[in-house]
Amino acid sequence: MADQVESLVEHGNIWFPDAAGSMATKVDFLYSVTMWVSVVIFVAMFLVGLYFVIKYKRSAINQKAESHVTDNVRLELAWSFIPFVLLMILFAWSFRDYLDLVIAPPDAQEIKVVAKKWLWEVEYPELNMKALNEIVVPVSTPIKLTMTATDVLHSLFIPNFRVKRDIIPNRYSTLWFEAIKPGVFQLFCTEFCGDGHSEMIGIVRVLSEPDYQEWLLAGSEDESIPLDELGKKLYVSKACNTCHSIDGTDMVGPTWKGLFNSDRNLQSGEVVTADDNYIRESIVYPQVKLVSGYQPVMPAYAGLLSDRDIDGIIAYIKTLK
Ligand code: HEC
Ligand SMILES: [Cu+2]
Repeated sequence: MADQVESLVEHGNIWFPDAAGSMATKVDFLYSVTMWVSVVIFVAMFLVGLYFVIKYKRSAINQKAESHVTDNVRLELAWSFIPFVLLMILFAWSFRDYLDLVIAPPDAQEIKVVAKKWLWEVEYPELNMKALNEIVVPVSTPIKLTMTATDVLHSLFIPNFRVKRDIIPNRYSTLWFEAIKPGVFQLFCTEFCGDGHSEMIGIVRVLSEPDYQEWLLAGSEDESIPLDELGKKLYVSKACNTCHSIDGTDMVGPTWKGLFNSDRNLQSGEVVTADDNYIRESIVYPQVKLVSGYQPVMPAYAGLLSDRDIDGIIAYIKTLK
């Protein structure tokens, strides 16, 4: 379960990443056939053109054409019919794959995804569980994501599975995949959605059946690490880092440096001290006390963080002097 995610940003190349989903091999095969057929036609046409250019080069400046061809029915039929057949084969083939891509198998396990600036909220209706930026699934099981957004357009892309779908506020879009091997794969937002767009990255953790059963029993909580380290981990894994810096830089939200026990000027004109309760409330119901000078864009984390998670974050903020 410890395997780390291989960053496609750092270790990517121009080829598709490792095929890890059931659609990926189909997409890659169709893509390669389309590309190589095009390459063959391109090279052949280029060589024929080059040959004619050389062979029929006008040798004298006033050389006259020997013949003037206006049409050739057989040739024209050939260059219409052969591409037509090629295109129809590609059309039928990609239409079949497209249907596979958009129609989820009826027995797929459903997971809900809510995209918001700038994180992924993941809900497992059958397990009554919520998580952030991480989708955990068993291998060789069809999974159907039912997705929506609360603010602007987003788009979910899992390169290793070759699946991608836009996510639109006020409606559901769905996407399904079936992982063919265990591993940790990156998930991106591919619709520009504002400042934190490039940080809107999550992971899909594919577990073998025994590991998945273990995960179901254990839940995702890790009780063993100290609170402030837990908070440091959550700062990244719960996407706080997309809006809050820890080094004093002003981002979409106020920095956490020196936050604890400082005086906060609120939009209501009040001044409050950032004690444990204030921080807790700012995380769970951020809109209740808005810091002056900032937009009310922080998502409410009520139900998304356990009590221990919140204690961890507060402990971590206390270390940022
Ligand atoms: C989309 C951007 C965004 C994300 C993600 C975000 N915040 Fe915020 N946060 C803000 C903004 C903007 C404010 C200031 C306005 C307000 O008070 O809601 C704020 C305020 C706060 C405050 C009060 C800070 C102060 O200076 O008084 C705390 C504490 C806080 N956030 C914690 C968190 C934690 C913990 C997370 C992650 C679990 C998080 N935030 C994720 C945008 C964000
Ligand atoms: Cu986005």
